[in-house]
Amino acid sequence: MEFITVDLSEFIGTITFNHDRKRNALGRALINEVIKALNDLVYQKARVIVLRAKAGAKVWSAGHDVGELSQPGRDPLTYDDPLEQAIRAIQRCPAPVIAMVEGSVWGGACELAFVCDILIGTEKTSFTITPARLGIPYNLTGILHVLNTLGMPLAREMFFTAQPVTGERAARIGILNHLVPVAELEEFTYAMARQIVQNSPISISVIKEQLQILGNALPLSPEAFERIQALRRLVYNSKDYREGQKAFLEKRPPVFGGE
Ligand code: LCV
Repeated sequence: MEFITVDLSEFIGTITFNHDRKRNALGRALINEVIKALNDLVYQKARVIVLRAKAGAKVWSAGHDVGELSQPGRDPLTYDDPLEQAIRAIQRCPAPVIAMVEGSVWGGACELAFVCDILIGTEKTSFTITPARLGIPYNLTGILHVLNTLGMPLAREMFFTAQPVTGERAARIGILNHLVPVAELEEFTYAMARQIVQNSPISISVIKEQLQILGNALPLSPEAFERIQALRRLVYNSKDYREGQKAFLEKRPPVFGGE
């Protein structure tokens, strides 16, 4: 594996992001390795999987690889986008996935962490939701995942301001299951993993899927769905969408005109 490392010990799998050069950006190649690792670990009877960055990481993941976003006029976050595939792979994984979050988390990586079953962070953890900073319309399932994790007031704040939420606040409002000192993060996380390993894997996998089904059970009329798709087309056909990516690649603040 070029962009991650994988380990399995005593039924506990570990997937570690290992692409410091791009701050663990979620490009297609890295995502494909994560999905393969999830499948391999389940095949090898892992009963819980820890998803993490390397110890001491300042950035857990910088989010979707901006260089791989679609050209203007095409949906940037389609069903088959690698990031969406990774999110579904975590949700469908029969073993619980613990996000051990050391460092800052950006954009789609926030959603990837939010769909993990348990999140454990430190005072150096932060979450920044960035679509509005890049002129991206985000997508329906992604917004549902954020809404389910944050609730409406905080979801609005994070989407509209694109400002970081600190680990301390994330723990206080329930995004993080636990906030522990950096020095204790690994020990605390693997102690919880060992607790899960002692329980019935079949019971856990069935309860996980039931929670998944109930968590995503929101009725949506075909008309509402069509309206949402039309709204998203407005954004990814906009000049703002072009400007968001251009500014990122030119390493300058974007100047949005709202059209
Ligand atoms: C490609 C990158 C990235 C990156 N892609 O290091 O949620 S949505 O809808 O917005 C979705 C579309 C999404 O997830 O979009 C991506 C949202 N992510 C961000 O906005 C975070 C962008 N990255 C940063 O703000 C900084 O890189 C952080 C704060 C993460 C780390 O800052 P630091 O100073 O430590 P650099 O910025 O120097 O980045 C190191 C290298 O990684 C690349 C970046 O272009 C640079 O490459 P070069 O050395 O070739 O210039 N990189 C970082 N993030 N998301 N490439």
